[in-house]
Amino acid sequence: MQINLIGAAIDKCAGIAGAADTPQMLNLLLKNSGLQISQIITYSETRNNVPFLKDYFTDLAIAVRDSLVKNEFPLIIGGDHSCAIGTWSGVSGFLSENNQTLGLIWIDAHMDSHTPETSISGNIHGMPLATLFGFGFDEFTSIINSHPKLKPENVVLIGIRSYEDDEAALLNKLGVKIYYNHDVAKLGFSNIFNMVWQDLALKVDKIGLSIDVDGFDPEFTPGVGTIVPDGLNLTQFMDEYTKIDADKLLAVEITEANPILDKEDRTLTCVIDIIKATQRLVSRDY
Ligand SMILES: [Mn+2]
Repeated sequence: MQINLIGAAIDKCAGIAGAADTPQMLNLLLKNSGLQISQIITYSETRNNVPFLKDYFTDLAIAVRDSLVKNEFPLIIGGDHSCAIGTWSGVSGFLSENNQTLGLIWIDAHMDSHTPETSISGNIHGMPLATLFGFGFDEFTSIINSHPKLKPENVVLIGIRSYEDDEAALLNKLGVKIYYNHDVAKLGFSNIFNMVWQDLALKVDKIGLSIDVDGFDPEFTPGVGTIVPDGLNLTQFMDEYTKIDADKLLAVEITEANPILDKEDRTLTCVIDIIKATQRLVSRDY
């Protein structure tokens, strides 16, 4: 299968600028590698502007869905994590049109499960998961179709270590499985990831992966807007990721890398490693 790199150049839903530069920076670093982000969708309006963002996320969702319709594997490169609203609306829309179900693994330090009512900052990159469950701005929950894009029982968060009570309350009420960093320390990343993958593989038709690079330890990904210590070990993640069943994997997004805050391109190098591993996984099933 052909991989299709789609850039989501947006950082106006984050508290800090820079993440929007990642797609273009990666294209420079990927020069001569045979990999390029073919389509970069850029948000150039004001911060957290719901009407303009509705159009932006819709454009992204359509690009992702078109990619799946063409039987290409969409790999979305953020941008701040608000792009997940577009990415998974497109993926979920495609699957529901084909009567298939979506499971999602959400790698993150944060829960991204605020609603406009509970968010203090108002930054939409703190709301994408709640939005995909159908909570928050109607403009966003109605993209592609009016249904919730994710089912709580088919979503698992891994690496969580910074969140507000309102977010945990929403996810707990929905019954979403959360693996906190203390769970990872106790059970081991490998055990958790394999358990989660096998469980989802039995329950759903296709699995997606939403990676916020702040889920990893700052030792690996120092270039993020919201650094939280005690993160996931990138090497352990790559060990498991490179072994997964690519037939089940439908789409991946990598978000929140910030070139301005990066140190010696370490974070961008991590993004490139995940891109290359994804290409190897996806091209294996010819
Ligand atoms: Mn996030």
